[in-house]
Amino acid sequence: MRATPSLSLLCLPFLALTLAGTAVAQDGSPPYGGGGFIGVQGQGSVFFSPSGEPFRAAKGDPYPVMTWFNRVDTDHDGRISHDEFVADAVAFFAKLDINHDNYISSPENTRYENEIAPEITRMDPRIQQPKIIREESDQSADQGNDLPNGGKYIKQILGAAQYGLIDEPQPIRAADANFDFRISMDEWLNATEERFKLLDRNGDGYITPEELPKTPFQKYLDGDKGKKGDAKDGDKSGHKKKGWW
Ligand SMILES: [Ca+2]
Ligand SMILES: [Ca+2]
Ligand SMILES: [Ca+2]
Repeated sequence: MRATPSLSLLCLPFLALTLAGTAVAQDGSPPYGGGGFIGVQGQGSVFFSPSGEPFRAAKGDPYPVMTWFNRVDTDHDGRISHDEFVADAVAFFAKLDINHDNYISSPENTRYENEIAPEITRMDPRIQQPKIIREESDQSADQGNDLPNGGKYIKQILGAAQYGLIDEPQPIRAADANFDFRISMDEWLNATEERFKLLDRNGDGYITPEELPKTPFQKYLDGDKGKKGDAKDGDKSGHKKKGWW
C-alpha cells in the first residue's frame, strides 16, 4: 500500500485537510514564526521539508531549501545521510508531539495545520497547476475506465506539495497509515523511510543537493526570473521529467 506514496498518501488525507482549511481561513489566526507567512499576498518564499516543516525566507533571499538541507547535514559533508534524514524527521515529530506521548494526535495535527503550516490550507495561485493528467495509471489499468475523465486524473498540486520536494499535500496526515487519526512514531518512521527513498534517487544512501527536485513554488520563482517556458514539448525532446510531478 505504501508502494505508491504519491497517490495513496494523498487522496484521503486531503479531504479532511480541506475542511480544516475552511476553519483556518475564517478565524484568521496569526501566523507561526512571526511574519514569515507568505499567504497568497506573495511576501517571501517558503519551503516545506519532507517531514512537513516550513522554512521561510524573506523576499529576495535565497529559496530556503538549503536552509533545511544544511541544518539536516549535521556533519557538514554536503550530503544528507539516512541517519541525518531520520534524525531531522524525529526532531520535527517531537516538536509536534506537544504532550510527549509519542503520538501526533488529531489536536496536535490541527495545531500543525493552523499555526505551524497555514500555507498548506490554501492554494497558492502562483503555483502552476498541471493541465492534465498523466497517464501513468495505465499500467495498473482497470480502475481508469469508469472515471468521468476517461481514466486520466487531474492531479493538482496542493497543500505542502506546493512548496515541497514530495507530492504530499499534508505530510503529517500522510503518515497515518492505519487511518486512526493519530501518527505513531512507527508510522512516522515508515513514512520517513519512504521519503528518504524517494529523494535518494540514485540509491546510494545519501541525498545530495543535486538530487533535489525543484519545488513547484521554486519553479514559479525561477519562471518569474527567467521566463523559461516549462516544457511544452518536453515529451518529444526526451527530456521527460523524472519524479513525481
Ligand atoms: Ca551529512
Ligand atoms: Ca502527542
Ligand atoms: Ca495512525
